[in-house]
Amino acid sequence: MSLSIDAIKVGSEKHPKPADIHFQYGTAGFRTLGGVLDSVLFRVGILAALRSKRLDGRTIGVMVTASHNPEPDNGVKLVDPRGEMLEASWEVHATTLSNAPTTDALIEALNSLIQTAKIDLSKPARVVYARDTRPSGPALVAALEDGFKAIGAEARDAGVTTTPILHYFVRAINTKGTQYSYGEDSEDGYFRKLSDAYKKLVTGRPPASPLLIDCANGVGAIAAKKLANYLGDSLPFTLENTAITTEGALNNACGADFVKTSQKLPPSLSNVMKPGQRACSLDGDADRLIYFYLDERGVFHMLDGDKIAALVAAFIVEQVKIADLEDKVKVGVVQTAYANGASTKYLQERLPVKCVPTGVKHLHHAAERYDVGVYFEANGHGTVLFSDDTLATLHEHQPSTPAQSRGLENLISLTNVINQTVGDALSDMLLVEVVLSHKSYSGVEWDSLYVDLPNRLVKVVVADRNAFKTEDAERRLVSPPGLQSKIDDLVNKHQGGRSFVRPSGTEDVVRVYAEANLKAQADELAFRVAGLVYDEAGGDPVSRPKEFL
Ligand code: G16
Repeated sequence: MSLSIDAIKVGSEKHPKPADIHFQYGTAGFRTLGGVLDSVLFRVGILAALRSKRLDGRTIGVMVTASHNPEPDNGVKLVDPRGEMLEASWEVHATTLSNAPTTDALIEALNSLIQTAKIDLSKPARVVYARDTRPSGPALVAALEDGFKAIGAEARDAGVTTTPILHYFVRAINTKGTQYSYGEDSEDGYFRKLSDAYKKLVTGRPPASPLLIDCANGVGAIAAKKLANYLGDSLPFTLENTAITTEGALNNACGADFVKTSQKLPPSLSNVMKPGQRACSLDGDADRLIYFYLDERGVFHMLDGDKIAALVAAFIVEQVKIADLEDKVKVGVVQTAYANGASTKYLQERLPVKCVPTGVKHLHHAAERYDVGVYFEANGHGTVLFSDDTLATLHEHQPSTPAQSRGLENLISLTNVINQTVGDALSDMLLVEVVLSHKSYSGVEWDSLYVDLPNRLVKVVVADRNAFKTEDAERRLVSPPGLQSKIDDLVNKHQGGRSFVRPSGTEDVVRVYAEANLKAQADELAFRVAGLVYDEAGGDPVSRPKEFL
């Protein structure tokens, strides 16, 4: 069986590649201005179908989103059968296909992929796809559907939903009717799974005080509203920043990325939040979560992905101990270089901790090596993975006391409240609420697990971010040559200093992170390193940002 060349030709002519753009499958798929992605979506449709054929017709997910990016951006990423990110070797195929300059070149690239990846075209192709609320979404989905049609894929439209729900669907579809069944492959199945587990975990606990959820004016607003119906009064919450149809509102001065980067309360919440109240922000596609609270004096305190990891890991370790499973179930944590030094120290004193490059795919794979792998990026993207062996252990274990039995039941419910396919803001929110409830913690007690080192994150716009290459889990630069030793010199001049530079995989910028013992020192270090990066990358002196030192 061969490709239906005519159908692909017709589709490809309808979705021509812009001549002057080089596309790249980055940290989380393709991501750039929504208006230039038409050809990419058509080709991703074909690629997803080929990936499915390669995997014997197992369902592949396609999510159209640019997550935390501003509204004019959009993107697309593929989801592998267990709900995890696309296998790295296929990211290269995605980049190659997206850059084929003409229809003929595209067909040649497809044939070459079919041969090298040994794809049997007679196998079925099954995909499930969804989009977030971005205005550019419908047109991009139409291009994607043209790709599915051109190759004859069986495609299921999951509509407008969150990225983690799409990941859940993929795993649920592929495990349906097997011993590994992940749940019903519907939104109802997802919400029921999470909310039933949450309710079990908080049974008998005092009622939670109301939570405020900043929905980033994105698709999380729709999902959170649905979740409320399933939770009833087991978790009272109010939704803010739910303007999903207001132009330009998405992720604008709100949402998880805004809170984490600016370390501030979204201005839209300043009149809504009260001292002592806890709140959380989702990002544009609800795969990231950042908590925060106002103390009694009304001062803002952020509880980021590192704080979530510390809270959750300690709770799981405690439940494992209560269930008398310490010998059989080992918990480990995975972080990236962005993890606050204080969080790494806190965790390393208690558990094995690994540092990997940015990107959920790296964290996810590292976490799979533990019995229970807790992974969170500082930006609030993360989850907890329970290995198949651990799941079997939990289901086979015979507790010998009522306390052990409760610990075991809690662990089993945790495996259900957690979306183990990918970081999921709503599932993570329920997880955090469970732990806060069990520990009787307010934001203050949670925050005091450790004190964050002051830190600063800065973006630098450069001509070519690909000139920046890193090693040692992105903690050191190998290119441009000589820049790392200049950074080292600066770091040594700041007490408790640490800084690293890496190219973003989702935005056309280089990111600079710095921390130090004092806030002023962390800011200074970040802006000095940003200045170095800007000058080194040949930035125009006239447009050099004035805060760079
Ligand atoms: C994506 C990835 C995250 C990553 C973030 C920023 O998040 O899934 O793992 O931390 O991009 O990546 P970078 O620093 O390379 O731009 P999201 O929420 O935007 O999908």
